[in-house]
Amino acid sequence: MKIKKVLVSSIQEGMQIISKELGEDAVILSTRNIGSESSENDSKIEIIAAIDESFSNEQKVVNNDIKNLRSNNSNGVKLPEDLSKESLIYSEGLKNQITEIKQLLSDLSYRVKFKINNNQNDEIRAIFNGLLDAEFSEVFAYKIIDELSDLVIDDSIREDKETYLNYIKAKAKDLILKNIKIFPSITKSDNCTIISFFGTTGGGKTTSLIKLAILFKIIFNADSVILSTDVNKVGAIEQLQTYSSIAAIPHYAIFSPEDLAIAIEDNKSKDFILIDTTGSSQQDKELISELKRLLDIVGDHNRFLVQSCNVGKATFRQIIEEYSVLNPSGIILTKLDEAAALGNIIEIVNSEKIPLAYFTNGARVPDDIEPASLHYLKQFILL
Ligand SMILES: Nc1nc2c(ncn2[C@@H]2O[C@H](COP(=O)(O)OP(=O)(O)O)[C@@H](O)[C@H]2O)c(=O)[nH]1
Ligand SMILES: [Mg+2]
Repeated sequence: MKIKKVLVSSIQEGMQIISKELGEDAVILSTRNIGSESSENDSKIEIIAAIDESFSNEQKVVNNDIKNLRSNNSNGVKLPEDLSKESLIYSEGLKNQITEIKQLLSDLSYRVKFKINNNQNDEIRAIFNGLLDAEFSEVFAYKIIDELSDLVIDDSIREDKETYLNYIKAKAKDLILKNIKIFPSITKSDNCTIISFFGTTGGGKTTSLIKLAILFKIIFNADSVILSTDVNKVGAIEQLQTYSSIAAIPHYAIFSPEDLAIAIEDNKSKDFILIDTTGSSQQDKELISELKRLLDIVGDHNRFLVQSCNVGKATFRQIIEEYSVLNPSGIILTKLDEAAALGNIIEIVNSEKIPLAYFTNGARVPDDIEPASLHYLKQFILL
């Protein structure tokens, strides 16, 4: 850091001297008036300024790069004169790259540890390969193996290879699921319990809702009502009509937010109000905002994101991110019967920390639904 003190007659004069001697990036640390005993006209201003040379050098690099960009710009693309915005974007880009490099290094450290750790035996390697087969990412698998290698395991368990393998398999499953949260089980209470179901089209919202409505009736002898805001999809109302007439559970079509507010008020004496909604692509921000406005009318209630597990990792992550504006209280993970492995989904649920509420594992109504549990998930981690 370079510091400069100047005594000048005006701020302007001071700024000129400072920018000439310290450069444009200098910052003013303090200014004060120093009066003269002889006359007021002779009073001076003391300015202390400083420049952080390392920052200034970084800035020069950026500026040089911009200059190079200009001189190498042979393809005729016009670069704007004012590059201050561009340098900001450039440094933002640099920052992102540094973050990515940090992440890569952290991931790499797991790989290196795994490779150089001589304690890795055949059983641990088998688990590692099993994790990859179960569609966990390499990095996640390395982390689990790293934690597994740190476990203190009794010699009596290690003696028999099969006992040992089964033991570490069970431990690996515990480690994989240790951050997964489970939604508290829903029971009939003295008050009306309201649950909304939302998510992408075809994810299993309506079927899950009907399954739960019938189960609540069988288990709690509950009095429920179904409100459906999904009035535009062809066949949606008919689908509800069929099930609700078989199960003798009333259902109402909701055409506007006002309808919803009235229907909620009218049915407050029921044990459960179950709200079905129109499916929307996670990329349709407008539809999701509209849904948010609708559900906000309901106030505090259980909001379930219904999502099938037969989508890729990136899509599943995007769905959770985009639907997070609706504050899901839990996830209903559907179509487990169609999944061969769940590693990619488990990994995301692990990091996103939204509790799992129910699993559905088939199209049979109401049989194919289960309250979520870690025990149930374990069978999908085939190690
Ligand atoms: N295999 C299987 N099919 C399911 C499951 N849940 C729902 N479905 C089927 O998926 C399709 C779409 O379900 P639906 O509830 O209408 O989805 P929505 O658009 O989200 O309301 C229907 O044919 C359901 O029978 C499940 O857990 N397993
Ligand atoms: Mg539906």
